Amino acid sequence: MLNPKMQEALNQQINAELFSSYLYLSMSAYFESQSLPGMANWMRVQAQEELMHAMKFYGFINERDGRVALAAVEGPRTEWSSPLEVFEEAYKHELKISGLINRLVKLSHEESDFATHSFLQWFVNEQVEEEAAAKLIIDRLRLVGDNGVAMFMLDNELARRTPMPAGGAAAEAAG
Ligand code: OFO
Repeated sequence: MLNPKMQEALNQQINAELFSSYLYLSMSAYFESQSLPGMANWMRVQAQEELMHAMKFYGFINERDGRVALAAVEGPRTEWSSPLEVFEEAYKHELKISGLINRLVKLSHEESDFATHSFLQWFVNEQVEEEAAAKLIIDRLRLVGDNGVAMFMLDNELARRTPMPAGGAAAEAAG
């Protein structure tokens, strides 16, 4: 059984994961508008993974005989000035999400809720990969600079990303 404080915090995390999904879908739409289908694909897959993260919390709350309470999801930004700006924002967003996960881990410890503590370990590891994947693409985009051919090649590489099976380990490599 979840205590009310933990339940409230886990419900807030569902909202954060749904916002992540919404944000990455918005980034995908931006890339579609820029004729960068590979980056659009990468972001669309990321949006699907975030939805899967939200559903993991949803399933866990129910499994612990808690009550899921959904709240409004904030609207995401829709315009950016460059692919680099998009991935920099994605990276910053993942750092923020890592902070939220760490807060949940801390709370589960304070509340002696060891089942939740154990459940959260998957997310702790996932965040390491999420941060690394976004950072790698930022580094590549900095190398690419204004080189159109290199940008075309990077976009082709990111087109290869496919969705992870539900419950799969973590975000795959950049391409
Ligand atoms: Fe759910 O990991 Fe990204 O935000």
